[in-house]
Amino acid sequence: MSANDTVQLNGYVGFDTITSQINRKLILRGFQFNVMVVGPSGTGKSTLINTLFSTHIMNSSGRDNIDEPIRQTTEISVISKVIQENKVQLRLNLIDTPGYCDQINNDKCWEPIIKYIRDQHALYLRRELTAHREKNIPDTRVHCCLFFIRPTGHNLRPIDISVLKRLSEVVNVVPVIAKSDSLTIDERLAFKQQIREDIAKHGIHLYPYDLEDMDESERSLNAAVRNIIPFAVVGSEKTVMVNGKPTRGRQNRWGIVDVENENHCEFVYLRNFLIRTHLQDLIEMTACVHYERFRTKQLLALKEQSSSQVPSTAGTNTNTLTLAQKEVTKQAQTAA
Ligand SMILES: Nc1nc2c(ncn2[C@@H]2O[C@H](COP(=O)(O)OP(=O)(O)OP(=O)(O)O)[C@@H](O)[C@H]2O)c(=O)[nH]1
Ligand SMILES: [Mg+2]
Repeated sequence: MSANDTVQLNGYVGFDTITSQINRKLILRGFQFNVMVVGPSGTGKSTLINTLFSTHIMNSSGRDNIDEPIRQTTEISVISKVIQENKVQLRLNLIDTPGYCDQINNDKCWEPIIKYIRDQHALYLRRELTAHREKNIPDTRVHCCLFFIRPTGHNLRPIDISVLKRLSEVVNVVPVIAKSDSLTIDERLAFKQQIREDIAKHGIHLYPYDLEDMDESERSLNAAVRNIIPFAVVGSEKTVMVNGKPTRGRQNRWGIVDVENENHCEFVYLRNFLIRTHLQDLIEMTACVHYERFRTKQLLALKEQSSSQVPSTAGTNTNTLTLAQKEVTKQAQTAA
């Protein structure tokens, strides 16, 4: 369409209300956001989720009393909650994973995590392939994976590199330096730089991504985020008093770490990025980058398989669809 096709209106038609019509529909439907946490045991995964959403959602493994047993996350579990802010409803799926390298033999310790992510893609594709496709397919695809790095100050371990590499091929990965209150300012700077170099050296392609149709402002926002990654965070569910005001922080013998203070840690940057600037983009990129890649691969494999089959085995359309759905499950399992 050229500029010549644009005509002047002689009166108000009202199609400019389409944005508020969409808005109303979206608000009615609500939003789904699925976040996974991955990292060694006890690095503060549950605490950070609770700090991010400002409510107690996940049980922490820490102890309040010395005689309490240590609780540890031992299997992948999904916690579903609905939170509401003004009129906007956010349905959260929080996927907790056990410390991925806690065993003596950590060979392929990432497999259950990758399998979980692929299974959600397969589930979605199966529902898309049904003859009577639902208008709103329930979305359990993982939109964001928070990857926790221990605050060691050393290089990333080979196991971290392996896991990061595999994860970034199937999901939007956001690395965070856990418990960064244990690092000095200089150590934190050097560690962040070291991690960025390791990530670049091993060709790990992390979120956020610049796509061709993005404008300059989106690109510069992404560039600013890349300059902060990995986010050096501190989590806490406790309220402490800072200058007479209640705030979330960690009270130590020598002072208070104020979680929301930008001079103390980068929690606020992480929250802004995940929730206030990139929430929609995380959901969109999951669909158009990761799921799309999975879908294309699966459907091409199906096509190849069906073309090598004898025509009489194809059956009716419905049968073909059922077969296709079964095949998607089978192939996703073999890929994992
Ligand atoms: N110093 C410090 N301690 C933290 C921080 N975040 C969490 N903790 C403490 O670390 C302990 C473990 O925290 P969790 O959030 O349960 O750790 P997790 O990674 O979920 O543990 P698993 O589920 O067993 O893998 C608790 O005692 C927390 O209070 C932090 O940023 N700094
Ligand atoms: Mg936990």
